[in-house]
Amino acid sequence: MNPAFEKIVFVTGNAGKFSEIQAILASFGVEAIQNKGDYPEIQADDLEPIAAYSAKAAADDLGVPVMVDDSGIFIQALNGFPGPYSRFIEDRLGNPRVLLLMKNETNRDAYFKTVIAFCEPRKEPLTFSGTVEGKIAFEERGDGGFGFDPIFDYNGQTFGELGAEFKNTVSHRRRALDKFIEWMEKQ
Ligand code: ITT
Repeated sequence: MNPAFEKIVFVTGNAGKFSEIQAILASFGVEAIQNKGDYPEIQADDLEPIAAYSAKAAADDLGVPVMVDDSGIFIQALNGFPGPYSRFIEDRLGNPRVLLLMKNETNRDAYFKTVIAFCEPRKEPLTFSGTVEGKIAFEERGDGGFGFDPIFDYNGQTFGELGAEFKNTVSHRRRALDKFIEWMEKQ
């Protein structure tokens, strides 16, 4: 790995995201340093511009290269809801009420998406995305992971049941990070 990327500041207030990213990056010899700073988030229908905007704001403010992770769950029967509004829905409704919205839906298809944005001060941000497909379970199962993991069924078990170690091998976040790492290795 290029020495410029041996340490990277990851701006997030979400402990679950941080521990997943820290573990994945460590396996590539990169140390993630958490910055809990609260930077402005724009509203948009896609995650890419949201992540890019926050990364640029944080990099310009801190004066060091940073990465951010903007993620969401997109439920097909609900036309992609909550998508970029996932945080708001998790805070206001939580998993039990998302399950209620899905009570009479036979189409359970959903995907998680992560966009990692990386930005150096006074430069333009780069984005790397990853998705993983699964189904919305009928009840919460498992206490691993965080957020929507207990209701996201991946081949018969939820991410909550499968736990962080397995999740980190197939997740939306892992797939986005793989692209970011590939880019870093070329620098
Ligand atoms: P930061 O912006 O500080 O990084 P956040 O929690 O606000 O943290 P997001 O807006 O990206 O981050 O998160 C959207 C929501 O989706 C939030 O409620 C997360 O807990 C949830 N979420 C994100 N990634 C997830 C994952 O891998 N598994 C389950 N839920 C996830």
